Amino acid sequence: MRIDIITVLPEMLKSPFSYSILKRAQEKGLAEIHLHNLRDYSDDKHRRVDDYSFSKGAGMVMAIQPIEKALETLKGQRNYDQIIYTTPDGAVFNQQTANRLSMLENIIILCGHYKGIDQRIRDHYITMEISIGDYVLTGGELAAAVISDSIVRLIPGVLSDETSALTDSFQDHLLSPPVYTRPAEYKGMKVPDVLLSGNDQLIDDWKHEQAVERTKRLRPDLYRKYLGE
Ligand code: 6GU
Repeated sequence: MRIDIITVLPEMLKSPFSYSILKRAQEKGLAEIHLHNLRDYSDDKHRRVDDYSFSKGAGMVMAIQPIEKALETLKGQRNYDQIIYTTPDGAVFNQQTANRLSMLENIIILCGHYKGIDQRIRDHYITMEISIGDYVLTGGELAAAVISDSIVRLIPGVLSDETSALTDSFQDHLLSPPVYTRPAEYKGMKVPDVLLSGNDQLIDDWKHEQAVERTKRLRPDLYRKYLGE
């Protein structure tokens, strides 16, 4: 899978993709992440990418020209399955959307900034608008990093069996059960007996019970989905 990210702050996005699982996914050739500096596509002699809004007092708006040029350049090189715009007024991102996006070949993520992008880009180019939650960030870069991270780890071969995405929280609308490691007792704090029993069936039943109890208590909204309501 290939992800092209268009941003005014490419430096800000280098580090999230340079470590651990995301780094290895790229080294193994399972994911390609390309960062594009929007300013490189500006025809302005000062490389400007924003301009005043026609709605007075509304703050700066990302102009149509550099974005159109960046998108047309990329679209001329390959076909894209989705052109995503990160914006607080987009659809709220979740695991189901991550699953769907992880099956695509090529996507573009355009990072929003200032008071947003010229609406004509949204009308004519953007195929999906995503928010990562009901709070406001200074720009779409962190959202693009979150979205890319959650997608790349789902690509087959990126995670090992032990870290398999199939057992993630949210895949079955349940939170994960608690986990423990050695020692079995530390300063009087004990690991639940069942986990030391060696009985796989009992352990699986306990994990499921714990997942259900945690979800019911901490996320009643998810619990209703789990029940199929
Ligand atoms: Cl995608 N962008 C910004 N600027 N703020 C956000 C967001 C995106 N998602 C949640 N808050």
